[in-house]
Amino acid sequence: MAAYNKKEIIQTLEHIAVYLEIKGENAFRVSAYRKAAQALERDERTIDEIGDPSKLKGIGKGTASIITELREDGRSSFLDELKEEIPSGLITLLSLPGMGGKKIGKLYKELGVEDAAGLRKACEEKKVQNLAGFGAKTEEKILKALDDFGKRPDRLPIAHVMTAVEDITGRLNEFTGINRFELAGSFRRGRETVKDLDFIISTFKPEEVGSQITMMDNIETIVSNGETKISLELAYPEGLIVPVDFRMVEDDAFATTLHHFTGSKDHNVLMRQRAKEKSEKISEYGVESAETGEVITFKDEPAFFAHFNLPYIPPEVREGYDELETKEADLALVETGDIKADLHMHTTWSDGAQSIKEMVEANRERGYTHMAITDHSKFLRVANGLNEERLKRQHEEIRKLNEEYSDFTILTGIEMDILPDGSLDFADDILKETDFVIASIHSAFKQDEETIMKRLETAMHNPYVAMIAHPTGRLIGRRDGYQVDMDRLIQTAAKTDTILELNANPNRLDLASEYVRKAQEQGVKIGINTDAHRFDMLTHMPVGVKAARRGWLKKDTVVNTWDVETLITFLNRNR
Ligand code: DGT
Ligand code: CA
Ligand code: CA
Ligand code: ZN
Repeated sequence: MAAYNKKEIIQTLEHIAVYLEIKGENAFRVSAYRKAAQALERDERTIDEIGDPSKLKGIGKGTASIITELREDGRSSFLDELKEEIPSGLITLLSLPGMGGKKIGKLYKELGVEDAAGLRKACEEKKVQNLAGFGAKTEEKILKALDDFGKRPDRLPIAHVMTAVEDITGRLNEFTGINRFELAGSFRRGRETVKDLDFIISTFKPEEVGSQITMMDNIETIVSNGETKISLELAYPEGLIVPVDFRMVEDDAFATTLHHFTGSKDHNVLMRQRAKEKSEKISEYGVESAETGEVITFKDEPAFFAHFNLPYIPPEVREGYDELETKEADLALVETGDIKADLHMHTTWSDGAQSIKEMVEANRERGYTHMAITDHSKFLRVANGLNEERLKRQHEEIRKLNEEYSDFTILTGIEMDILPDGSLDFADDILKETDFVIASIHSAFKQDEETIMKRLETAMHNPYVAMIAHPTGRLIGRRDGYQVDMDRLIQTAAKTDTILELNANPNRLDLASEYVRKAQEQGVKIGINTDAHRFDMLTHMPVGVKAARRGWLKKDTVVNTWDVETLITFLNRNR
């Protein structure tokens, strides 16, 4: 196991606290781990810079040795022991909404509940409502949650299948007998959720390839196993099951098969109509002339589209609307290679895992020319948000660091909370000194639409606010976010020249593609940012770009493609 970063260590300490609660340990011991986690969170340094954790206030010798073990080995023998002692069925109960360590501990100790089935039985026998801190309503809620528990969702958010995609792609690259392969279907089109993954494989040895596929070590079910098509369910950590289709074709048919199974169905319908006008028929295997019966094949998709006098139509816009009628220039969509900067990310100064310097180096390595450091502001105490004094100190550090690079610019920034009462977390005199001011909502999600809109509008009308981050607060497959009047948001952004974010985190993709498309139509600029809290989240940029392409975004609409001078001119528009 690799060493843990600060964020992972903090999370593990919190896990230990929860496990101890389940075990029924006394409150002091439990809170020692929570306090240690908070002490680390509050400290601005990375875990290596901190050195000996027992020197920090709030961290005792025992906890310090656990931290050191996590830092060096990426595991804790103490946590491993706890896991042995606690029935594993109890751990799964933690994912039930409203269930924490204390409640589960009580169910375990007082009712002998050890898993979901036991909990259901206890609820049905009306034993749960008599426990202190529970009650009849809670019991009802638990029963409802248990009904949804373990049910497989119809569609998987892409954030959940990305590991599977990487895993399968890696394996196919190692397999023998494959000429080329590509992932088709809804994933290739950049949809937010997928029913299954569709791999198209060019091979002259389908048997050889097929036997390697059915030998994979994480197969849950072989749904079907034909000569040219294999359907599997693959198992991934945390009980995730991903359905996958593999289709094997000869290389001649690869382009048309890839096109067919990329879809969408509606796009395929449009293409077939187009073919009919030429007295031709499209199939997976090629294009057939109705008159001669001759079948032509293509070396790749661009050649296939060219046959119908069409420019290359990117998969992201193949939804069967107007993509065949669109001018070639409007199909020139933003690409990952156009991105010059990531403008929203966090460091150890708030709730990130890496130091400023580490983030800067990582961004430089990605080939960007500039970036912004945007930690949380003071309202967000759980994330150790920066107050005015710390923000100023951070800016000084960034300015100093900036002097070390002649070919790279670090913008100072802040992700400033818009408070529940609609006010902003910082006054203008602070914002004025900050290059890239992001405003976002992280609280009071249940407010009515008018109140939410007033909050967003206050921020957009502030002359120093450059961008609204993740404008709806949704988490794909988990929560809808707060009430936003999208037309009003886009109109105000246009009027105030405020950037709207397309947050590239695969759990967010916020704004969604349909709305960035509308925003672009109204002249609103879009920022695609990873909102990285760790190194690996910086790699989400292409996910955001794909979502942007689904929203037909062109390069110039996306502020991350601008050079730093153009961006700075824009940021100074009201100053
Ligand atoms: P999903 O539901 O997220 O898996 O979405 P897709 O688009 O990946 O759908 P899937 O896996 O059922 O099929 C992949 C593609 O194959 C689909 O986009 C278009 C094509 N396809 C599948 N079934 C049909 C069909 O009955 N008619 C046509 N025209 N195309 C089909
Ligand atoms: Ca699919
Ligand atoms: Ca499929
Ligand atoms: Zn953020």
